[in-house]
Amino acid sequence: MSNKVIISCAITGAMHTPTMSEFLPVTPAQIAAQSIEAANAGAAIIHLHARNPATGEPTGSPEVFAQFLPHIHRETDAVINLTTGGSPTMSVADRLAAAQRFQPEMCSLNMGSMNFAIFPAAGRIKQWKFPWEEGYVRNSDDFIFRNTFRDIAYILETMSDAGTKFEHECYDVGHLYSLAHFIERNLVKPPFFVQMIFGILGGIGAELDNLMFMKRTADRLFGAGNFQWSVLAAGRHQMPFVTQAGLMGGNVRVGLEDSIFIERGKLAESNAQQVLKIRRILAEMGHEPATPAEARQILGLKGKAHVRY
Ligand code: KMH
Ligand code: ZN
Repeated sequence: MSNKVIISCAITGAMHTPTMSEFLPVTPAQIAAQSIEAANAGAAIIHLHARNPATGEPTGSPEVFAQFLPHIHRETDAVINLTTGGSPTMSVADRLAAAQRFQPEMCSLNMGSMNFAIFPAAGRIKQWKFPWEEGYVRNSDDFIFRNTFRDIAYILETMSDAGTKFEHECYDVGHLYSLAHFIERNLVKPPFFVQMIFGILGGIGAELDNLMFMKRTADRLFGAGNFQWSVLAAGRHQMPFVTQAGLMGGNVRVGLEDSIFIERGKLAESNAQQVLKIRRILAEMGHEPATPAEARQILGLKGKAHVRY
């Protein structure tokens, strides 16, 4: 079995807000710099969201993505994976605008509607840097992260002409069955890439039993060895879960999108710091990071020359 592990790094996301960590990249310059640093640290795939440069508020605006995509594209060979999840407050059309415009090699695809809550974090913050943050965080107790079957089919069909491959985001076991449904409809073709997500409030909990359960269910639904899979976990669960994925021969995703920490109670000072940490852990198991070229080969990607940024 290949000892290569695809390390994805999710640079900024839409879950954490600037007050939660001074190290969270929000401006195009910060997003570009941290993406390049993470790629140089060993991340083969860079997963990207955009934020309003002045306030750090999540945005789906292609004009903001355009301020950092070309820079990252020029400076690294990493695969760029754009979000179609945006934030739970965006419409599906807004979420898709950048991926549609730039036709990246990869984009995310969220495999089901769900509650996606971050409001408990509000209790730990006394003073907010920006006016939008507190409402965004507290109102997440009333957010529905919309991903209907029709939304998913729309995204699959819209992006399939672009030759874009998907990181299928599965936050619970039911999402694996939804993916199986789209495979049956021939809207998802192998080799497909399943991102198993643990510890999001509204998704499956970050417990080892659940990782085994998700993997066993995916093997049963898709056929062991017929798909590429990766693991990410939120917050303090990040490193234990990606370590476990490494032990199981899976791929891994780190990044400040999913956790602002490097260890219990200590803020990560960059995305690259998390990439280097999981790289060290994987090295102890005899694993090496897949290069971007190896990741393209493993995932059947269209190549850097076929993107529009
Ligand atoms: N925030 C992660 C848990 C997306 O961007 O579409 C999953 C994610 C979804 O990255
Ligand atoms: Zn994301």
